[in-house]
Amino acid sequence: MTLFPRNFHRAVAVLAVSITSLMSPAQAAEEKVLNIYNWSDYIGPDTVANFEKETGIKVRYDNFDTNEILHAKLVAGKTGYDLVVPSSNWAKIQLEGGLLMPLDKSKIPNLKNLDPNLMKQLGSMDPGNAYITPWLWGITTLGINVDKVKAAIGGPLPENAWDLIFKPEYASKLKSCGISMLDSADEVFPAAMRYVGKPPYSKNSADYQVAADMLKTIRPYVTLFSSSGYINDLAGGSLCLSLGWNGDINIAAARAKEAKNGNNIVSLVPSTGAVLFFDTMAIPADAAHPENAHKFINYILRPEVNAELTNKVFYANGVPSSAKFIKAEVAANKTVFMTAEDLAKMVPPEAVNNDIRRLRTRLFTTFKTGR
Ligand code: N2P
Repeated sequence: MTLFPRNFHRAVAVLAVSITSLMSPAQAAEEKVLNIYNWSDYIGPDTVANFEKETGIKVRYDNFDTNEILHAKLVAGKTGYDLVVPSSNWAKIQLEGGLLMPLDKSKIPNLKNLDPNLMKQLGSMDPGNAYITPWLWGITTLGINVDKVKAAIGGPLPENAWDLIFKPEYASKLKSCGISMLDSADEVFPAAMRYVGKPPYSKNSADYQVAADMLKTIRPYVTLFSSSGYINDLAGGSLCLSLGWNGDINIAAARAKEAKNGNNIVSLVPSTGAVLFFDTMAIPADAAHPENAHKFINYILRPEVNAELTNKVFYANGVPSSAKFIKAEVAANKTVFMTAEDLAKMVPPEAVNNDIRRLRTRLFTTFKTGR
């Protein structure tokens, strides 16, 4: 008679394997590294350094400047990143495609700091707020060098600010002082679609052709496609009109002021409205350091840390209690913190399916190449 059943050793082995597979990443000690992929010009000067100091986690920080670039990486997989910052409408496609990891909310106690209205908006892309939490938000709008634009058009600004870029009569006059556009179909098309009276994220392919036809008429006057470098060009005076993001344009205004170069840069809040974006923190499904990513998310959601972002890059955030740490001149800036009346004119983003995305990209490439 043997003391152990015949298959005892196998049973032990199976048990050991199943215990290992039950272990959460929290139990397995995680290497003290965090790989972040965020938009350029989108963080405070000490945000990363303070996190590293506090946690001993070494952060590797890379930048992108369009949702298309981030999305392509996530779709290809094995990005090596632990934390990424997609806009909410892109995160929807990503989480539905299994590219993101659900959050362990027990590890993010600072979720309590988030604005319930913003979370409701994000919930339209991420039911139950399971995958994404806010980074910052704003609008895709126009930035101008006030004096150069007024001089070039020889009169007052048009009633509809979008005429400056989408109406040949204005754009042709502004070419000489430099016009830039974001290098992204997902930013230019919604604005162009609204201008031609179509839904910004229409599901009807014919609508996109109408916007493309309009864009063709102003193509000769666009001197640069840029989603990050335009900040310094606006600040330095080599551009007088940019289709860009409100915070970036405010960064340009601040840099011009600091340089005392006389360029008066203003982010417009068009009376005819603009499209909103909500950028969010998310963890790729195959992230190697999800534990550290959760720690970083929780850190960012502290009011004083969140305020440091807004103070530096001039975008609104999702943590109302950060208000007391926001600098007075930023808090007073109505192009960052829009009035309720202005905000009501702004249009929330929507996700578009693969077919429409492909069509938009094709039309955008045609537009850029000027064919
Ligand atoms: C950062 C711009 C990010 C805003 N430079 C667009 N989602």
